[in-house]
Amino acid sequence: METWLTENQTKNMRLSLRIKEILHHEQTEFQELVVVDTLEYGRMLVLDGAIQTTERDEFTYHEMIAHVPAFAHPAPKRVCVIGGGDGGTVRELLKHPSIEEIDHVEIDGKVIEASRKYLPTLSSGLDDPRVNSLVTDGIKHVESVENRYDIIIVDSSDPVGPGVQLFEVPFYTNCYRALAEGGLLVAQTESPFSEADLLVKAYRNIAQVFPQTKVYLANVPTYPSGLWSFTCGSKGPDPAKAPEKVEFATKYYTPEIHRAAFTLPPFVQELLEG
Ligand code: SPD
Repeated sequence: METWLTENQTKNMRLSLRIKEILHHEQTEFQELVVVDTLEYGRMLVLDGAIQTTERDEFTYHEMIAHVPAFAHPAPKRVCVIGGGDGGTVRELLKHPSIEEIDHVEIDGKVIEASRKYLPTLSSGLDDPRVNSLVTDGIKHVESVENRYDIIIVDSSDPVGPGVQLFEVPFYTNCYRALAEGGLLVAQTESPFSEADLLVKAYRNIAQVFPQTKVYLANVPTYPSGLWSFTCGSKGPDPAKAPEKVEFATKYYTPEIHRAAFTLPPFVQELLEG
């Protein structure tokens, strides 16, 4: 008998993956947490029915959410990652020698535990001495910090329930205050196809707070529509500024892709301007 896991990606669209095995299933204090082994995309983390990451395509998302701000900033030292309990974003940030400290703020410690156990290729960096693991609410964390980080990355799940606040002006205002001079905020901002309203809302809210705001795109095959957006608010550096070359191995990110990712198709540009 075949077993399939289906994500309702929109009201009218579903994505199903055939699974070999359910590795983990629990209701945490915050959400339903599932890890399955799929035939097509390897192991996959699913929270409240929404695919968060898979072993096969995670590199596109994690490289683009991490390396774009880390290379746009001239010499980042202190970084805060909000969410990202699987560890993929932290793993990529650790490739930057200038980064001395990463505050990894994840509200649900069970996501970290499950990722350590079932997704070691993503979570491998979580024990690095440069990483401070804070199992707490990222929204409250940025309220309590001032002038500290060179980069804040919001590697959140979709904005439902308390996560809605991660797309609101008060949160972005606190991020602005928590960033040092010349700091950058990057947030995952959903799909311009299936969640265009959320992208537009995040873009406009970030633009209310930061002097410079830019959107960039990447392909994440298992996310709704496969085309994903990130929005960057900057206190100074141009987020589209890419390095001459990259000294470590990547599978998606290159300086050329960094620059090109900010060239938006007209339909996305129109959404943002509309
Ligand atoms: N629709 C799912 C969006 C999830 C974005 N964040 C995933 C976390 C991966 N580190």
